Amino acid sequence: MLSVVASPLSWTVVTTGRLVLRDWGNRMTDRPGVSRRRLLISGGIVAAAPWRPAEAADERDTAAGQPAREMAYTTAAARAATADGTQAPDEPYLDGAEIQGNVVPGFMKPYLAVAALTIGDVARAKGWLADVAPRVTTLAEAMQSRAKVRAHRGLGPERSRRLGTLPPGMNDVWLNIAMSSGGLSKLLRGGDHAGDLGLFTDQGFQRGLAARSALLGDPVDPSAAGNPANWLFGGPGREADVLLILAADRAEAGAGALAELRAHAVGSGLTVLYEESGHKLDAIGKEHFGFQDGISQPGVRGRLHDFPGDFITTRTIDPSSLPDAWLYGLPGQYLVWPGEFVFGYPRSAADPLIPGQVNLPGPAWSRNGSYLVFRRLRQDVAGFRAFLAESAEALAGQPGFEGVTPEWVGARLVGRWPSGAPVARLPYADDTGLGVDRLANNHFGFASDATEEPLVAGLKAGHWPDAGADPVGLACPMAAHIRKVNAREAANDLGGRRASFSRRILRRSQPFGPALGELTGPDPANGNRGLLFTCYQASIEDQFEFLCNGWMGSAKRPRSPGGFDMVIGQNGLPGDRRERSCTVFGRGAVTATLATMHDFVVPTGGGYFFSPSVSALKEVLAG
Ligand code: N7H
Repeated sequence: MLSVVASPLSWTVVTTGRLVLRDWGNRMTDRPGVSRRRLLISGGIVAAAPWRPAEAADERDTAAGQPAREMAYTTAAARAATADGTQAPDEPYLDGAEIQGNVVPGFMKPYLAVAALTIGDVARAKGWLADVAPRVTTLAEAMQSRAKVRAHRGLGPERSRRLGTLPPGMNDVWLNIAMSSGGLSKLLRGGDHAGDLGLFTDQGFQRGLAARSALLGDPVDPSAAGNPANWLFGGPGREADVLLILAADRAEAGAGALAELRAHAVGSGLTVLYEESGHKLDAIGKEHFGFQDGISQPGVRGRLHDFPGDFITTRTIDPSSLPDAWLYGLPGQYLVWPGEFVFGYPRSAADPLIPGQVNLPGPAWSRNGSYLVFRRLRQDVAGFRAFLAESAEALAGQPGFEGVTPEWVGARLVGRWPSGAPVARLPYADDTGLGVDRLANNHFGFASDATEEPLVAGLKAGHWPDAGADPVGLACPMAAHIRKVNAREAANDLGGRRASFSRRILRRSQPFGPALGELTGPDPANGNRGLLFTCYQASIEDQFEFLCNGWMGSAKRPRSPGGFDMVIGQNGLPGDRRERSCTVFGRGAVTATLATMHDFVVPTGGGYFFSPSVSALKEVLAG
């Protein structure tokens, strides 16, 4: 065993043995079907007919943890049996006019701003909400625009030519609104739904982010920057009631709309606690540490309307050639039942092609809503770069690690190269072509080999090496960020593939602050740059919080030997015991351990919110 200590960021290198294991994922068989449903065409927007329970579910039972009745959602009315008699899964319709567009499909615009508000006079705040609710961008509206962008940029290697460009004339300005439990409490008080806040079963949401901060691993020392006492907003006594999310194709249009919204809110007695805008740092969508972000998202099962093949998540694998096709959207992108993210829809069940129980962990009007986690995460880019450089220098002298670079270390800590290319497919060097090829950049598993898949007509991925099974983490370490937060199909402490469905989140983040550029040494902005981290889910406790404290902040889970998520994970302990370490493999399966006391990501604000349906905003919460 070899141990080395380097300052200022302490780390050690430990060599041990070699391992090679192989594991196989399950295989499922199914075939596509065709569904029919009447469409509503209003105001030039094609939208699905509003969601209606086939049979009213007993929401009180559901909120109390009892199962909702079967079929309390609408699915395709008919499916055509295919030649061999098998059928596509019968997927639910998502209510395009009710679900806010940043939940599904996600705004994903170059400009994003957030504003955290507190309510003064409740009656005036309700009036303000009644004014702004009609401006909320819905799933149906966002889908239309996203489809145009996708058609313009393509999915495969051709994307590299169109990255960062927009279809001609595109100039959307989009708005979404969410409320904390404190905000809901104010808006519901004294009305017809006064007792409904208690029906939200999620304890994380009820108690709020500041109260749960220690559980997430944030520093408990009140003098530490990441302690809630020092947050810009969201700490004790500075919790937001309302969060506005505004996205735009062009920054000027976004900033103008934000100013107008702010003036209107302030004029209605609301106070702005915090406001910040973020923007894409480059055409590829890199975050401040220099890695492409936003690549791997769970595919949400479901339809908006029933044009054959028209799904919320684009299907790209040819089901006539590959029986597994109905498990995926893009290659490697598992489809997850919508009840994992949106209230009132079926969750996942043991068989990924069969809908589970309807998930409605709140009052009846919470249907089509979703929990929103917002965290302002400051990133110490200079500190992260220094750690990569020092680690690489020390490792490079060790057998099995000859020639490793800071970029190599970073790729092991994240699981992807800066371009987004997964180390599972390219273990030794980056290639931007793979990084931007959406038909290939997420096509890998950890337990089984992932070979080229037959794509539907008209789609073509680039030619890249296949990803081999990597059950031990020889290429993508167990502690790599992407492996800590998504076990994919590999065995883990929760069992097999199931965790890939019930622990997923819909990420909608955007960087804030200027890029550090090529600068080395101390950061002149003192780290005032980072990520406006935003994610949606149906349970804050079981999804976001679980990922933070169950996996990223655990040295042993989801699978050992691994270590902590070195990029984001915190270990929750005070003082010197905050050290985090992880294992990486060199050539010949030689291992080394990297360790640091340093938090590269520091929380500086945030909150837990609920993003209601459009009708709940207008009819339950507004005046
Ligand atoms: Fe993470 N990073 O730059 O290192 N993240 N993340 N994240 N993250 C991902 O697939 C990053 C954070 C997830 O399915 C990539 O988009 C940074 C939190 C999940 O393969 C990169 C911060 C949480 C995935 C980063 C940050 C997550 C993911 C790879 C904070 C949840 C998908 C590109 C400043 C609690 C994994 C991609 C999958 C991917 C980075 C925060 C979760 C590069 C800098 C707080 C689920």
